[in-house]
Amino acid sequence: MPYAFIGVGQCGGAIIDSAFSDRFMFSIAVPVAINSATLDLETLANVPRECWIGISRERGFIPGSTPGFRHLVSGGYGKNRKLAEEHAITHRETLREVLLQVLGGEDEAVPVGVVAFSMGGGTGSGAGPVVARLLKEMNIPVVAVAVLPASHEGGLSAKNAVECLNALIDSADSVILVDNQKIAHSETMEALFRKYNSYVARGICDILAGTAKEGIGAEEQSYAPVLDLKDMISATTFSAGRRTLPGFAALGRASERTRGFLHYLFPFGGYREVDVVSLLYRSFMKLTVSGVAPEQAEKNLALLRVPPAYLSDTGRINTSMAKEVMEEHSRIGETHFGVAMTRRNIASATVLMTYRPAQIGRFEELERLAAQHQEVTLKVFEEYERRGEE
Ligand SMILES: Nc1nc2c(ncn2[C@@H]2O[C@H](COP(=O)(O)OP(=O)(O)OP(=O)(O)O)[C@@H](O)[C@H]2O)c(=O)[nH]1
Ligand SMILES: [Mg+2]
Repeated sequence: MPYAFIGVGQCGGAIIDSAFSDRFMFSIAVPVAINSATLDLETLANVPRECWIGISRERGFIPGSTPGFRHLVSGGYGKNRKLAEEHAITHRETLREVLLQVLGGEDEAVPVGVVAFSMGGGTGSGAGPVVARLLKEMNIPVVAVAVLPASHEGGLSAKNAVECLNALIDSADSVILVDNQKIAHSETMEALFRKYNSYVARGICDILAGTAKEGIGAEEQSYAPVLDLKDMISATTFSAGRRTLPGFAALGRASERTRGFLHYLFPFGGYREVDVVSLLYRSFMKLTVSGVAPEQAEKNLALLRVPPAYLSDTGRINTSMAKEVMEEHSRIGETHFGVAMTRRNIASATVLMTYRPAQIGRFEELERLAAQHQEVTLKVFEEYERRGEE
């Protein structure tokens, strides 16, 4: 069965919508958009109605095909995280049913669920972790793509984020962080959402395509290492005794064209030589979390995607150098490195750099802002210290 790529709330929906603008995604994943506001769902260009799930106050989770959907699913939660969480928990059973319906039945196991949502609002921040936990209970590994609010968004957003992070510790296997502080320099941050979403979506699509059997083109690969789902999970998870805790990963991606106009200048078949090391360094410069150092990552993952010609012997790319660079950027020398094929004339490097909560300065900042709004503390710090000692 294909992967499930679920967006909860406005931001989560926008991220999956961007991911499925690449039609190839439909061959490896099913999109699911969950929202409490039909108006938000109607803005989606690539996620069809049969993949919508509405949150109705009276009826709980309902499929997009439900008569009167528009009236049943309206209003949103207006940043009221607690209420969204409460409703999602109350209607968990309908969520399970409707989700299975959209994903195509109970028989086949979903290999991984990616759940995207913002942490600063109501719907995604409240219901996102509930969706993640439900998948986990169905024995589906869960990667959360969680969007941190920028500091200027204020105390309520920060408080929602802190509470959402607390809820995520037990609900997700890994967390990929997307920090809006990275685009906060702009006066109208909202104007950059589209571009930022597309950057994040491309990176996630690359990793999903690179770990999906259908996406790799493994038969054509002779020498290159291959990443699988287990690599993705172990690169972004910490073990503490018998338990595992989600790691917090920053995503980075850089790409370049592989064919120039001046074909004769290039080494083989019109393809340029790809400088993998510089691609990796460029991806480090564009990590999705503000204030983290790439060389301080606990562990990491890197995936290169190149056209098939580079996977042949003549087109060989230097994977051992790339692997070395990645090892230098892990404090414990753990890197998961792989190469996958793309049909586009583009070479890309996508990295996930995984951190512990104490290494992420933005968490402290959000905790401080949240405390100004209301007494609330971030449990992840204690949790990791305590469990680390077990
Ligand atoms: N990166 C990014 N951030 C977004 C986007 N849309 C909203 N946000 C951020 O997400 C937070 C608001 O959450 P939304 O996703 O709009 O809220 P929601 O989940 O629909 O919940 P409601 O409060 O019920 O509407 C704020 O921190 C915004 O800065 C987006 O498309 N991209
Ligand atoms: Mg909304």
